[in-house]
Amino acid sequence: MRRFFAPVQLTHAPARELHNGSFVAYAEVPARAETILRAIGGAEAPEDRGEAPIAAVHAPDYLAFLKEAPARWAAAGRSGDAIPYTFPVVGRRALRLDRIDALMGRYGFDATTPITADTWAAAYGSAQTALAATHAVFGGERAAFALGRPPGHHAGADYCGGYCHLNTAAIAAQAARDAGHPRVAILDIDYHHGNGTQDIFWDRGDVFYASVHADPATDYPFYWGHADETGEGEGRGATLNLPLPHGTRLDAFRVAQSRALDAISRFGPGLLVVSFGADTWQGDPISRFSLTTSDYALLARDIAGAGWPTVVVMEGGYAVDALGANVASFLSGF
Ligand code: Q9C
Ligand code: ZN
Repeated sequence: MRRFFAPVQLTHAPARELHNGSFVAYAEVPARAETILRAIGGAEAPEDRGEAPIAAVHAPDYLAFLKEAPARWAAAGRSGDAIPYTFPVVGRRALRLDRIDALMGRYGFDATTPITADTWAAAYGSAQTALAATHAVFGGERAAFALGRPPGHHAGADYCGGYCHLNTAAIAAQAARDAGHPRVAILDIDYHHGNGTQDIFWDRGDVFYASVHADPATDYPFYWGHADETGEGEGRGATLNLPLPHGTRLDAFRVAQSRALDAISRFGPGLLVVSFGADTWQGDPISRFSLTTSDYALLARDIAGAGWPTVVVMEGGYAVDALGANVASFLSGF
């Protein structure tokens, strides 16, 4: 299975995040990628396919913000990483976006996702891995893996959050659409709901989004991922949310994933993008499901059994010592 990673992705290394009321060490560390690389025996550098496939998903003002925010933050006299701390409450009129402080809250939905001077380059590299894996599948590979780090599924068309800046799964899915696949599906099995991916395709009928995740009644990102969110307009019925409770083990997870795969089968995609997070592992420090390392091979086998050309993009997973084995187990299922 071909796999892709660009060394520049290691440069995004924020110091701290706001977590449950305190500043703590950032969980989405470069060592995550290093341990995965060791476990899977390295990866190819992706070709640079430029910004157009990223701009096919993300708003131009948001991309400009991501590039400029660190310099504007520094120009305001700040020494630490840029972190939003004030947010435009839903529905407010007459937003004034001239201050970096206001921009941070406009383009970020949480205080857990700092932007550093290296973030744009790292996120760009991460997006290129998703494109490389997608093109590998276009070229006839049965499945390919994008070691997307920073991850992507919490990033919307015009916002960042949840350690995510560019939505790698959405960029892969859109690239497949633009290459002529009429229907593309995304299966998101990260512990957290992929709110950004859902938002991007919310009112579209050409990209099906199915997610198995921790119930947003108890877990981040709270505002998205409830079972009654099913899409709107052309996208009505093309979003499927399957929230599960704390403590979920393989049996219940597998049943939910099968429901998602059945719905995707009815949709009939020509290509599948899997947003894979290993934060469903039993020892994950920020999550509360109970999957084991060997469970991931079984889950992947169920996905592979459906037979679609498949692009796997890396999302979360924060138990760094176990992460490599968990990812290797998942990929072995293909
Ligand atoms: N107190 C991914 O797995 N922290 N992002 C939540 C709740 C943010 C996870 C803190 C978790 C984001 C890609
Ligand atoms: Zn996650």
